[in-house]
Formats: sequence, structure tokens, C-alpha cells
Amino acid sequence: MSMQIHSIFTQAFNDQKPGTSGLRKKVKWFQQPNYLENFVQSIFDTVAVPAGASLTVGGDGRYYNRHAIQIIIRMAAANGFSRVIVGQGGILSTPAVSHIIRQYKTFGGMILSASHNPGGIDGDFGIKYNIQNGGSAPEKITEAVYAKSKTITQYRVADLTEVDIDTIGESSFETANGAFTVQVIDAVEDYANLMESLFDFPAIKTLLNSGFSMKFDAMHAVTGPYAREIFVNRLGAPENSIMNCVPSEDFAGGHPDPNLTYAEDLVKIMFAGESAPDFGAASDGDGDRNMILGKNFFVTPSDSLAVLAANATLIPAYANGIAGVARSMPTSGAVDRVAQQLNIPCYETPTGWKFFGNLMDAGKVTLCGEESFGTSSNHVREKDGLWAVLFWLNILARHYQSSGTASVQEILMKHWATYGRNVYSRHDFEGIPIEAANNVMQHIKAQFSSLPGQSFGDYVVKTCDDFSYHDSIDGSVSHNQGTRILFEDGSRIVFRLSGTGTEGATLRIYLEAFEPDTTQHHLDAQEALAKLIEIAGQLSLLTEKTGRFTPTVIT
Ligand code: G16
Repeated sequence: MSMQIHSIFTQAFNDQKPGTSGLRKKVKWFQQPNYLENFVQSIFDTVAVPAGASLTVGGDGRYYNRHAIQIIIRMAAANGFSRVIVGQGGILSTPAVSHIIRQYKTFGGMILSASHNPGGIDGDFGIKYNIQNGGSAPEKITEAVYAKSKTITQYRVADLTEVDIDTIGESSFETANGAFTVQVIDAVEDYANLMESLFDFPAIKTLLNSGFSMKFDAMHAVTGPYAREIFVNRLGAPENSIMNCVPSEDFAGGHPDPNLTYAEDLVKIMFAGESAPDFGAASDGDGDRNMILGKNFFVTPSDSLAVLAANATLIPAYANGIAGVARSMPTSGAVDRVAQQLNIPCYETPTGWKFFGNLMDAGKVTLCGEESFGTSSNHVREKDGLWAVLFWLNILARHYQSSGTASVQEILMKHWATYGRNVYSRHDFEGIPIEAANNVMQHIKAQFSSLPGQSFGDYVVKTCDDFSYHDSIDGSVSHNQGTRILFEDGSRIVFRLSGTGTEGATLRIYLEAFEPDTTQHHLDAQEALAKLIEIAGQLSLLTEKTGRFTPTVIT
């Protein structure tokens, strides 16, 4: 008997505006009747699903993932899709979804994740639509989805019972429009094969067998199974080189955000003095972020991008060079210096990986990165945590081949000696009342006309503006992407409200100064940026307006 399609009447919600990366809310908010269904139908209506199309679906395994996947399968069947490809157990990392969309040429994909935000019944959930190139839907689509979500009156759903998403294989059903198939694939294999095609696995294997020690922290999130397959099974690293590798619905009560604050277990291990491993890394809830550490040493994401660009030709996949690089505006200019030396273009985009998609599709850039612990290349259209870890291991393996040593800190010191150091830090103030955060931003903007020419110690303000981006490929323009105070000597302070939080507002302050003098390169960033930190407080009146003295997270 063929399954029935039903149209269900619904009431629109007015808060389904996607943020920096999809719609993120508390799980309990998503559990409201029809909340998820309305958003999914708004996406399907917006993208106009062609008959017979296929859809990739997967998530980071957080609470509500499995339930949401069943809803999406039933709605996909009712909206003209003929096939849904799901990762086994409903699990797929974000870069793996991007790869699967591209490899299986599906029409699009749904990613169920709130990324680095905490999970569990009281935590966060999220949903994001990716287009045919494997990348997040661009703003013109997310805006149209939002508009649709405000006027939606019904959604379509098929009367399918729960579909088995745990057994690899296919389940087929009959609909009035023909067959509908749910294909469950191994969540790890395709992605691990892709990584093996990009990097020099034999060289990394040799490094890992040479006494070089590493520690990878999956933070109880999605990359656990990927890390075990890649590092332990394929590269022969000992089992104790990976930690927290069983995905948990609430990330074992943790905050799966790979930074110095939330990845504290790994940070303790990596800063344990001489006994610390040679290399450490962590990734986030959905596997698209990465943090890189050396023995007692932290690599800022901005520096990491610059090092990857400078060393790209050491990697098999990029041996012929890279076409160009791109970074988000708040990311430091370290990679710009590398691009200049390599004589390749460097693009500056707003925060949000979706802004890199057009540049990659047009072949303008090969590597992209963001200060928010995201780096990747055109092998997918998402940022890719494990890819960045393997890139670093491959660089270290080549150093080991040529010099017999492999040290992260040494690579950085040499890099800074060649290009100078863009000293960088980000201060996050999380959970500020929205009104207070808006007041801070307004207060800064109100000084735009009076600031240029003003001196703060040695720092003289050159200009200030609200960053706007003009996409040279599709002509779109994005305004209000961060408030910049630019100083005469090239230093800068950027203020920006996060687009990924779910509680109050998160105010981010990005601080950057250039240091060419090698005798100063050992300095701690907070020390080197002390004056700029003071100026940021003075210009924003942050403490006066929010009651906050210290940042929640310092990167
Ligand atoms: C998302 C986006 C990134 C962005 C980051 C931080 O990452 O994909 O492009 O840089 O949020 O955004 P915001 O500063 O607005 O919080 P993820 O890992 O959360 O998907």
C-alpha cells in the first residue's frame, strides 16, 4: 500500500531567522508543536525541490537528533524527494555532510547541530540547510526561508512509521509519486577515504611511530568515531592518543567548544611541562572547528591559517600551489602577509563560512579560515576540524622527514620570524542582556565621527566603520558585519555581536597588533595587547553598560 501524504495546518512562528550558521534555539523551544516542521517546510518551499531529488541528512548526535531526523524523512517523502541519505545512527559531522552532498550529488542537505553549543534536554539544538555545492545556504536563501516561515500556513508530511536509521542499507517505500528510499550509509568511511586522498598518510604514520606523541580530544562529540578510524585504525596511533571519543547526547555535560576555556582537559595535558605530548588538537560538537596546540603552546586559529597557507605545497593535495586564500574580517591579517609573499589573492569576508562558498566555486580561493577555530579548503564547502589536524600532522611529518624534528612551536617561531607576528586575541562576553549589548554597540558607533585623529597613548585612530562586504561573484552586499576601529599603525579593535548564541547576547572584542620585532615574539598575547584591551574598555564603556569586568572566554 502506498503511503499517504497529509497537509497539516500550522501557525507561523516569528522567530525563525537563521543566524550566522542556521537556526539555533534551546531544545525545548524546538520541541514546541510544529516548530521544526514549519522551518523544514519553509526550506523545502524556498528551494523548490525538483521531482526525484535526493537529500543528505545527519547531525552531531545531540539530544533530539534522532527525533528530528525522523520528522525530516517523513517531510522529505511528502515534498518530492525520492531518496534521503542518512549517516548511520543519524550521525554525520558537518564536513562529512558537505562531502556526502558533493560525492552523492544530492540536491542539498540538512545538518542537525548547534555546533559548539552545549546539548542535552536543557541544551541547544540547531538545523541548517546546505545547498548542492555542499555549503551552507547563502543569505538570499536563508532570508527567503525566514520570510516564508513568517507566513507559512501548512506543512506536508508522509504517514511513514519510524524508519530504521541504524542498519546500513536501504528501506524503500511507495508513494503516490513513485518510490521513496532511505539509504543509511557508514558515517565515517567516505570521509576517511577523502582525507586519505588529500594527505600523505604514510609520512604521518612514520611520524606517529617515531616517538612523536599526540592527543586528540573529540569532546564527547561527533568526531570521536572519525578520529578513531583515522588516527588509530588508519594511521596506527596508540589508543591513548585519542580521548572523549564516544559521542554523547549531551557531550557528557560539557561544552563542546575547542578553545582554551572549554577544552580544559586537553589544555591541562598539553601544558603539563616536559611530559606534555608533542601535538594536541580538539574539535567541536559537529566537527567543523579545530584547536591546535603544541607542547605547552597554543596556536591561534588566525596563525594556524597563515601557517597552512605558507606550507600548503608540502601537502599532496596542494602540492601545485593554492589559487588564493580568504579569511573572515575579524580574523587576523597573518594570512594576508603569506598571500602577499606567494603573490596570490586574499579575500576578506564577513563572519560565516557561507561567504566563502562563492569564492571557492569560482576557483578564486583554495584555503579559507576564521578566527573562530575554523579552517578548511575547497575539498568540501564547510570548515573541517579533522582536515586541519591532518594538515598540521602532515606538515610536522614533512619537517620530521627533512630535519628529524617536529615541533609546533618551532614552526610558529620560524613563521613569525619570516612574516612578522600579528598578535591577536578575542575576548567574549557571553550571556549579556540583549539591550545592554546593543547599548554598547550604539555607544561605539556614536563616536565614529569624533574618533579619527584621536590618540590613546601611542595609538592614533585612523578610521572607524561598520564592515560591509560586496560579493564579487554574485554581486550581493552584506552590511553591518562588525564595527572596526582601525589605528594608524595597522592595529585594530573590532566589536561584533555573535550570531550563534541562544541566550542573551554574546559580545566579541577582537584585538590585533602587528609585531615585526623577533625579540618580542615570545610575549603572551594578553601582555602584548594590554594597551589595546584598555582602549577597548574605554571606547565601549562595556563594564559601565553591562556590569561585566572580565571576559567569559579569552582566546
Ligand atoms: C559558526 C559559523 C562560523 C562563524 C562562527 C562564529 O560556526 O559557521 O563561520 O565564524 O559561527 O560566529 P559568531 O561569531 O556569529 O558566533 P559554528 O562552528 O558555530 O557553526
